Amino acid sequence: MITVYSDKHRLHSGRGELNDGQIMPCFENPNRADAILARVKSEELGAVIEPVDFPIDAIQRVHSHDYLTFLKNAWDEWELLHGDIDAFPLIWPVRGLRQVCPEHIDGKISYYAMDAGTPITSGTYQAVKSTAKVALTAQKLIADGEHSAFALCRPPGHHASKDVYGGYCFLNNAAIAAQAFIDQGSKKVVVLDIDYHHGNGTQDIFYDRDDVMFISIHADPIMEFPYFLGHADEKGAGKGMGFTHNFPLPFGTKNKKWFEALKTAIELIIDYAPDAVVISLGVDTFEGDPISEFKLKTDDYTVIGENLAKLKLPTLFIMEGGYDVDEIGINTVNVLSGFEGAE
Ligand code: SP5
Ligand code: ZN
Repeated sequence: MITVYSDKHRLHSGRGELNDGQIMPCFENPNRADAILARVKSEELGAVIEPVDFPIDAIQRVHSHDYLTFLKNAWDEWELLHGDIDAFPLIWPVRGLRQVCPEHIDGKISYYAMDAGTPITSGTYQAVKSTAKVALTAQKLIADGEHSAFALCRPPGHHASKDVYGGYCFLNNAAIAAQAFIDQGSKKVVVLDIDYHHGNGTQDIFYDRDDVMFISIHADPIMEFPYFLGHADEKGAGKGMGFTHNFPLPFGTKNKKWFEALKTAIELIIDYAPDAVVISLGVDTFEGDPISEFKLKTDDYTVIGENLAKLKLPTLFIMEGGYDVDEIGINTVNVLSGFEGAE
């Protein structure tokens, strides 16, 4: 399997995030991608290639012009006022407040942010543009005939919606890739999100559509981030009704219950019969993950890959979360080699 990777992920390296009431070192840091790349190489998964350039159009198919302009300028506007300090929001436009975008950077960042865990730094925009291109390059490999490809994206994307960033995500790499399949003529695409957290951004982007089915297996939002989306009764809207499927699971979930949900997800995909599958691949379901409460083991990841291969569909893996840096490479590459071994 070919891996697409760019060193530019390093340009996004936050100094801290608000967690448990304190500013702590970022869980989402460059060591994650370095560890995955090292394992891709040591396991000889396949060639590692650089992303090619894409015009901004493919990103604009998913994200609004105003939001992209904000991301492009946010650091410069922030640094001018506050100096070389990671940029964070301070207030959110909650119930009872108006959804009107302010002009002051402190207001704008609060308008577009979803949480206080996602710093904007000097290199963030460069890094996220690059990682979207990583996803698009891997998508093109499949469009050009590869059966599968791995987009080693960092930062991740699935919490980002059309015009909101957060949950360590800025551009929704999986949604951008799924939309690219549609724009190139695919009639039906599935995004299957197996990150520990619900992919609220991806769900929101495709919620009223029947050409991109979104399926997510994740920690129940009554107990876990992102808290405000991902319940089982969210099934889509309008012509998208019936094309969103959520499998919220409790803290402590082990392989048996997790694989039951995967089996149902796979049956849904078979019934839908898409032209391609995009996997939002998070390995923060791992028992050793520092911020998560599922209990999957290293060998389970191989079985995930084997199960996904049974679909016999063109499959694009997009990297999302996973914060146990010592094991992230092993678990991620287990999914990919499990997939290849079962082909
Ligand atoms: C892509 C992705 O996986 N994003 C996840 C964002 C989660 N951010 C909130 C983390 C809060 C963790 N709190 C854990 C406390 C453990 N003591
Ligand atoms: Zn996650």
